[in-house]
Amino acid sequence: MAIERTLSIIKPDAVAKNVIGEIISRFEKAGLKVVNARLQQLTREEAEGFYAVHKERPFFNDLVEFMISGPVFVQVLEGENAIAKNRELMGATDPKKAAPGTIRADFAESIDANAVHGSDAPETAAVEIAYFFA
Ligand code: IDP
Repeated sequence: MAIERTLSIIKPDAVAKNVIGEIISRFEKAGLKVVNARLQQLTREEAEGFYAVHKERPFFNDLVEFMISGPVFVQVLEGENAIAKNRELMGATDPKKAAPGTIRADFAESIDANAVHGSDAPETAAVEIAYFFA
């Protein structure tokens, strides 16, 4: 299996809840290594740029407002199959549909305040890692 890198963001709701450590612990227990990380307050421009792919979606403005509502913890995770493994640990976008024991099932409030972001494919992982850790 390939060693991959993926971008993970612990979103403002989870940072505010004081569960950064609990979330990182899940990654580490699953064999993912934190190889770069930073707590950061995103600017509106940075949040809009990061989610540019969703610019035409009805929830875009709310998503940007949420992402700048407090600091986020951005990190690069490395390990075997890191992209899919991270997505599996995160659970479905809507916490109501997320499998029990996943990060979103345990820590997310709603589909917009859903605790974590994770790259969804090798191409997006490369772009997203470069966006924050050039
Ligand atoms: P993902 O984060 O699970 O990859 P995406 O479909 O890429 O999900 O959506 C990006 C983010 O946009 C989600 O994590 C969530 O915060 C927000 N979002 C997605 N769909 C909705 C929606 O229907 N209403 C409100 N926010 C949404």
